[in-house]
Amino acid sequence: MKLYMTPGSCSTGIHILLEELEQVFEVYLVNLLAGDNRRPEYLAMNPNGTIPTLVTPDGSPLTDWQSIAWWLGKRFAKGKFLPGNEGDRELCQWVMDMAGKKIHGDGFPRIFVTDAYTRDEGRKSMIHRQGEKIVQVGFEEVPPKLEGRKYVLGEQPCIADFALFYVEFWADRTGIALPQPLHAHYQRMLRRPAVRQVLSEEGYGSMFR
Ligand SMILES: N[C@@H](CCC(=O)N[C@@H](CS)C(=O)NCC(=O)O)C(=O)O
Repeated sequence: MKLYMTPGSCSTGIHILLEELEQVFEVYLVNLLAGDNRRPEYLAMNPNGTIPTLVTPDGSPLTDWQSIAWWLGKRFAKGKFLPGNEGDRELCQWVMDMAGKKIHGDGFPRIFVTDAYTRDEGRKSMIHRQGEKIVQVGFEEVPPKLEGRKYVLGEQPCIADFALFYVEFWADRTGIALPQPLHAHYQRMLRRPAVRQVLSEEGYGSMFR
C-alpha cells in the first residue's frame, strides 16, 4: 500500500491506524504548502486534492479519511478496530463525523488558514475566534457520549479513536484546552507505541523527550 500524507495533518490518524494494524506500506510526502496536492499527477489519483490518499494493494486509490479507515478496519486484523454491533457503529460514525466534519472541517481551517476566509485584516481575528469556538463546542459534545469509557467504544480503540486523536493533537498544538475526559483520552492515545512511533517519524519526537 502507499500512503500519501502530510506530517501533523489529518493523515496522521491513518498513518497511526496502519501502524496499529501492523501493515507494511510506503509513505509519500505531500507538501501542501508547495501545492503538491494540486499537481496533475496527484489530482489524477485524488480529484479533491486532499490528503490522505491510500493506494490499496490492487492499485485503487481511496481518498476520504472515513472511507480509508472503514476499509482498513474491515480488511485487516480481523476487524479489531471496528464496532461490533449497530449501536457501536452509530457511535463510531458519530465521533468520526464530529471530529472530521465539525471540529476539523468547520473549526480548524478557520484557525489554520484564516486567510482563506477573508482578505479583510480586521475580520481575521474574529474568524480565528469563531474557529476556536466551533472546535471547543464540538469537543464539549463528545464526553457525554463516551460515558466514562477509556476509548470511544470501551477498553480498546476503534477507528473513531484515531479521528478523535488527530483533532486532540491539533488542539494541543494550538493551545485549545480539551475537556478533562478528552485530555485523558489524548494522554492515553499518546502512550500507545504506534502513536509515539508515528509522531516521532512525522517530526514530533520531542513531545516524548
Ligand atoms: N474530506 C477529506 C478532507 C481531508 C482534508 O481536509 N485534508 C486536508 C489536510 S488535514 C487537506 O488535504 N487540505 C488541502 C486542501 O484541501 O487543499 C477527507 O476526509 O479525507
